[in-house]
Amino acid sequence: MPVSLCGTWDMVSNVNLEGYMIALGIGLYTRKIALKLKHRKVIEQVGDQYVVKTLSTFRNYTFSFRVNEEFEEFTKGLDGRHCKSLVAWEGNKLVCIQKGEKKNRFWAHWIEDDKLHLELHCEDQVCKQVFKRVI
Ligand code: ECB
Repeated sequence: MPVSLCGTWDMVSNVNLEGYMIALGIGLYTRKIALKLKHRKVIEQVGDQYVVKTLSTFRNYTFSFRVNEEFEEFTKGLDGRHCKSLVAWEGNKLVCIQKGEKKNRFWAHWIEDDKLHLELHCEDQVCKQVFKRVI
């Protein structure tokens, strides 16, 4: 059983969010604001249902899913697209494939050195974020 991702996590590093946002077609003004944010990630699990909240002073993004069950994702407040998303464990990584208009779109979460790691992929861009545990 992979180690639990649940908890409250605060961003400590954020590499190439700019490239990821450009790949998603986010406008210059929004990118400038988004680059300054420190995200908080809150991950909760009830049974096989996960809730992942990305919180910031500018916008929040919350979604919930069951592992291995495809669902409709609407990235409201991010790039505002609809995806058919599927989250599955790949070894110790929780991976979400986001099928839609954008090629090679997916993210992966895992724990390493007591930190929560996140890679966000879109087209040829990768944003790497690391979070430290708060609670
Ligand atoms: C929600 C906080 C960020 C708000 C930024 C606002 C506008 C920028 C628009 C698009 C940028 C795309 C992504 C921002 C980076 C991270 C936000 C959450 C990315 C994500 O999908 O995280 C997954 C994995 O934790 C859960 O949805």
